[in-house]
Amino acid sequence: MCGIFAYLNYLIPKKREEILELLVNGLKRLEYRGYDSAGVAVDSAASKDISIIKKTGKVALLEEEIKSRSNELDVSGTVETHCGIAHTRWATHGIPNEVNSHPQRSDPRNGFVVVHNGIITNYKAVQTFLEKKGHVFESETDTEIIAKLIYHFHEQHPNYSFRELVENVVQQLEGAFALCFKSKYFPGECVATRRGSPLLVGIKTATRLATDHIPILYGKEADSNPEHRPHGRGEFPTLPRTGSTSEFEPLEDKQVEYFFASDASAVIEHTNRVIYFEDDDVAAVKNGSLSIHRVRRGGDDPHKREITTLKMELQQIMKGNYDFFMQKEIFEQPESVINTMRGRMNFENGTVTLGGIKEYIPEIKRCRRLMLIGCGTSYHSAVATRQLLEELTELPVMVELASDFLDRTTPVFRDDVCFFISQSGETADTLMALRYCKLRGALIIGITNTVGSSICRESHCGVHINAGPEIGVASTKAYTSQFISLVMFALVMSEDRLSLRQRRQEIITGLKNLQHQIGEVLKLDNKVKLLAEDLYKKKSLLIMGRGFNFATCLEGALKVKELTYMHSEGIMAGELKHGPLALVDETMPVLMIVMRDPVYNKCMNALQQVTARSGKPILICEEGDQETMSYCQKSLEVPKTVDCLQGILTVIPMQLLSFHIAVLKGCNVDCPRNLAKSVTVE
Ligand code: G6Q
Ligand code: GLU
Repeated sequence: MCGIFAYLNYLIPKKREEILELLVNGLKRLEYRGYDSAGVAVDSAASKDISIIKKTGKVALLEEEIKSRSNELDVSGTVETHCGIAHTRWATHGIPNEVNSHPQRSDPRNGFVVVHNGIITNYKAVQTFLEKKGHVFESETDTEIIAKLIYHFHEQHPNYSFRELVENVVQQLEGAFALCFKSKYFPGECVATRRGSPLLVGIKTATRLATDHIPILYGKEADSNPEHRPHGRGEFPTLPRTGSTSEFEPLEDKQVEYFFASDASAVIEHTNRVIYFEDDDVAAVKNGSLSIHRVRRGGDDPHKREITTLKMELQQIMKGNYDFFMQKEIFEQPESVINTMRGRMNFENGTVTLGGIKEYIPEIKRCRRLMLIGCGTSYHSAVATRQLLEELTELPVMVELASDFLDRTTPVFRDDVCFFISQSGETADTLMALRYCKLRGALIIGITNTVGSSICRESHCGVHINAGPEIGVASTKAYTSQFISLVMFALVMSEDRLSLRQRRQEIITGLKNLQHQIGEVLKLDNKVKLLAEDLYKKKSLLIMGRGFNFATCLEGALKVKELTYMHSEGIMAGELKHGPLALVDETMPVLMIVMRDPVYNKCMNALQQVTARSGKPILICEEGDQETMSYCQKSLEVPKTVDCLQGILTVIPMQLLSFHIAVLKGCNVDCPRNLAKSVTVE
């Protein structure tokens, strides 16, 4: 999910030093996306082998490492044609360390190396197959199977072109990926492909005009036969060859440079002429020519891949066209929720698999109660899903703030199952609570966004939420992904319950439609901005709701507090007359969440209590619910989903609202005062 950058110079003499600098700079341009380690692969100076340099931590450390190895890398030597690939990794499989960093390699002699963004969901099956063939795996990543599989095909079909080998590899992959390959068997060539993760190529020629004349060759579509996947048994069938190597005519006296990248920000300083790849395009550069083939039927005809001119300036796209990380992360949610479900939800047959806790399910099913523990936003994701967990597991579910849980020295037993929810995986209170429960013999399940974090390491098992790096201090996409992870857990726990079949099916359908519906909610952005203009000078904002949407009130109020420094309170609507109603008058800003769910009538009571005290609530309600809207002057309509998922759609307007108020007030959106992304002190 992080960054790819590759650079190929054709007939343009470059010092190795320049190439390495260019690769490192490309990675620096991708740093804003967040990552945990970085690496590059270039041709070795001394032999035909490939040199790989990897480092955990910042790109600056990789840069230092490269400098310290300048002799061995012969940085002053010059190469006329060369391909280098580079990567920033955000671990999804295996902790962030050097072995797990990319490029991943096919064998100890680095025959093929690959960089990968995304997740390969069927990597286990391919790994088992390759291990039987004698391949020895060195990393814990899903990516390594890709490097080993291409090597396997190369050994089987030594006369296949580089592109054909990659086409065969991607046939076998499930999940999401953008990939860039380099090989010592194909010097000066680069092959790249994508499915579900972005990838583009920037093209630079000596004169601007000449770029238009770069011939892009389009090959026949390779036939795909996904039914023929042996998944670890037998041999992988290979595709019929689709084109001979002669399709790459050397460019007449054309010097050309190619920049493959997952994000335009790494390319823009070199060229503004780019081609955005579509899913299942396989793009290869050989003899300076670029060819694009397709591996699957469907999608756009590759003939339509045009060179587009990037209009934006570097500054503009550093945050992927957004002004703030938080804003980018809010708008990433249609994608991040899919990444959370990828390889886990099977919408066709209605099954859910959580690989990280699969083996523990029988034990979990025997437990006496579930405890969900976290801080801040992570705690709210537990509040949001508690009701569904109670419903689908029929177990008592305790939801706890880690700090309070510890203060109380809460009794914990061996037959408790304790979930520790944390984006960073490093929050001190949560970690302490984890150790406390572990000591008492409970089963520890981590729900985190950061592979290799302390909470991951110290848990017995866990679910990685796969939301991608979250940089804004205010948590947004991690919340919706935590929410979905816990919903998926509830589904797993109830898979064999006949009486819950219909309920489970409606939730599964709800999850399937989420991506689209989140997209719809995000279209409210302008409307929310107008509301923010009304609210930003106010001193306080009360947010009321109940049932499945109570967590949205708490989370919305936390977002408003932390980002805008304005007082805000999430109020359980049922508590109104027990105190908070005294706050309501015509001047007090109130926001109410009223959905057509089982507590609708109770929410309407609350609404009327507020309007009877001259309150003028802003409403978040279901799309088209004219009747409810008639009680308020201002409302935000969100699409309807199944009651237990509605909180995902109602929280997004709150994320947008707090964001816009913060911008209007001139607050530091990504780094609110006094707060830190990772709270490692109690
Ligand atoms: C919310 C904040 C904060 C965060 C907690 C817990 O916007 O980011 O409330 O959720 O500090 O952090 P972890 O989820 O990393 O444990
Ligand atoms: N799934 C791969 C890994 O964990 C790639 C992660 C990424 O996108 O950076 O190594």
